[in-house]
Amino acid sequence: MSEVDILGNDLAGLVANAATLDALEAVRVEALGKKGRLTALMKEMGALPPDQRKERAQALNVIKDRVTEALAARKTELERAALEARLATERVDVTLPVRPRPDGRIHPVSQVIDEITEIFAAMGFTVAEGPDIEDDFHNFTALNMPDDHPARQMHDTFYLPEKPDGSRLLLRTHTSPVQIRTMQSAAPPHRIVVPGRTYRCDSDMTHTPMFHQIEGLVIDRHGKAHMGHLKGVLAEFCKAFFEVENVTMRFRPSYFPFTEPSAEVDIRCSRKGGEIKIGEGDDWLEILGCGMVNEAVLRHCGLDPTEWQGFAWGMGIDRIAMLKYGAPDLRAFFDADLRWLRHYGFMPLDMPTLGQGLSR
Ligand code: 2U9
Repeated sequence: MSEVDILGNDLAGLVANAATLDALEAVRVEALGKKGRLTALMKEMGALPPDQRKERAQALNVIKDRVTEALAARKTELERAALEARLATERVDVTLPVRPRPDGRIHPVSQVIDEITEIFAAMGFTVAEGPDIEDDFHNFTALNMPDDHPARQMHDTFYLPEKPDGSRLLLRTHTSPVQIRTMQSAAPPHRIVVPGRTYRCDSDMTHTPMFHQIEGLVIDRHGKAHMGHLKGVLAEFCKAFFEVENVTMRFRPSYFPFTEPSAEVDIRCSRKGGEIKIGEGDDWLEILGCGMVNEAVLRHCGLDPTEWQGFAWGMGIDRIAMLKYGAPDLRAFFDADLRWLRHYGFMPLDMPTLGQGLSR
């Protein structure tokens, strides 16, 4: 056997025995690389006499073609084997049960905000929001609470450190500054509801320093936003929110600086064994405060009270949420205790969304 045939057989054996794609690449380099064994023989051909050179060239080309083909065939074989091995190990068992996944809950406060805004959205209201940190004007002055108003005192309101000009920002004590900002930035008519966090220096069984309110405001031309409209809107809200056909409401005269006249609204309920039922019984439950927007407030926002009038209301969301969903202790609302949240929270898919209407 010639030297060339021996090399051909040797290389064919190495290709056949290469067990991995890396080993096969090493064989290719050993045979055909720059310093490969076949390459070396080809280079040596130049030194042969011309009559032997042609014969040697033909023999070497035959071997080169054989080795090249063998390398390609072995490569295909190894790649297929690798794919089959992957398919065998990475098989998906679609009959396995899904892995347990920690699922969140909607906080009762968020749930109640969604329910309330959905009801007012159906009556043509939009949702407005604003900053938790406010200035004196938007939180007090514009709402007809002058400099000596008791709510402004340090022990009622959280103030930020004084600025060089002597003014102090504060944590809003109600969501009403948002209505002021709305009236300042857009022309009437307005029909908005404003949910959000509010803050007061207060902490006991029924008060937390941070709490939630939702307020509403309607401003329109004279005769188009009067006390009758206020009653109608609130009656519609109570029916939808407490899911009862008939709610008896009582408007008790009251006082708020930002409304005149002002009223507190109670609804009929029964209290048996600590359980409150709405729409029956001979007891009353206070649910919100309301009134006609004070003319002084309209003037602070640049509106002429001889042309425009409006009504507003406000209620505490946390207390309403406790009432509707039977959570006994207000402070537990903000403890971030997961066991509490799993018990009183709502599954996301149960959440009503705007546009689904009132039927759930
Ligand atoms: C503007 C004009 C008037 C909002 C109103 C109430 C009555 C009210 C309380 C309910 C329980 C606050 O959370 S609570 O303590 N609120 O009784 N709120 S009228 O009146 C406004 C608001 C903005 C421009």
